[in-house]
Amino acid sequence: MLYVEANGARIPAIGLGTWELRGRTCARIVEQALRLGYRHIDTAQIYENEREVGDGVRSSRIRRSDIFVTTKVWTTHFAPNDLLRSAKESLVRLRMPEVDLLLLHWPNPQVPLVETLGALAQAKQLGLARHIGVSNFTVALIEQAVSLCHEPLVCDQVEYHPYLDQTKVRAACAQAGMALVAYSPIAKGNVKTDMALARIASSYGKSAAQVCLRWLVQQNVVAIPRTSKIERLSENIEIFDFALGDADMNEISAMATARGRLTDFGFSPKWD
Ligand code: 1BO
Repeated sequence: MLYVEANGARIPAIGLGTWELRGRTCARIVEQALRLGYRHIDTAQIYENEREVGDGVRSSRIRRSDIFVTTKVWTTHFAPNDLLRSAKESLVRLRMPEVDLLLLHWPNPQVPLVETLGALAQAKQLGLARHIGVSNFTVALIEQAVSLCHEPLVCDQVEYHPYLDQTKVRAACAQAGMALVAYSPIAKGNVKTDMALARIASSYGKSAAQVCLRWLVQQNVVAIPRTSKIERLSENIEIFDFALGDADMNEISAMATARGRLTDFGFSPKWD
């Protein structure tokens, strides 16, 4: 496993995303992923699966200290006292004394960022989280957050895959020493039917999904593919035995389009 170092955190470069995984399927996938070598699990309060993620971690029998667990605070809990209460409730559901990374899930302009970040930093100081960070933050928001937070932010978790250009966010993260964590790294499965990716993939004896994940990791990006299929778990982690050449890296980077974003809501910020 490769790791991405960011402001004191050491984040396994491939993690398991659990958005939309629920109940026993979620617990089983988490357990199986850990048995197959995953060491990074991503959940969130809003996913309503923290309990099952915790169950999966315990059933795997892998030492908790060897696993990097991320959760996120939902935007309705960004007032300082709410944030701390919400983080503690997440830990109760996970049945863990701390998480490795606690994120603000989306920006919320209704609550002053300085107050929310103050509470997030306090969560770290209280030992509820080893590291803190943000998600779905734009360049301007990253810059604001970095200047307002008195604890280092270790990542911005955003949608990133070959069809979505994240050059600006990537540069802002690098400038701040933060990692970019990519959700939907295989574009919700769309890459699997892409002829150009299939051509590149076949030249390495790999799948299109593996090539996408490798393309991300070679940019020092952390990727958290989600799957509910046990057989896909191995595929998504078997990307450390080959390297994409520069021409292939550039060809994949050129696949981005203006309509590449797959996750967008009425409450999203104005994207870069
Ligand atoms: C609403 C959840 C988006 C990805 O974490």
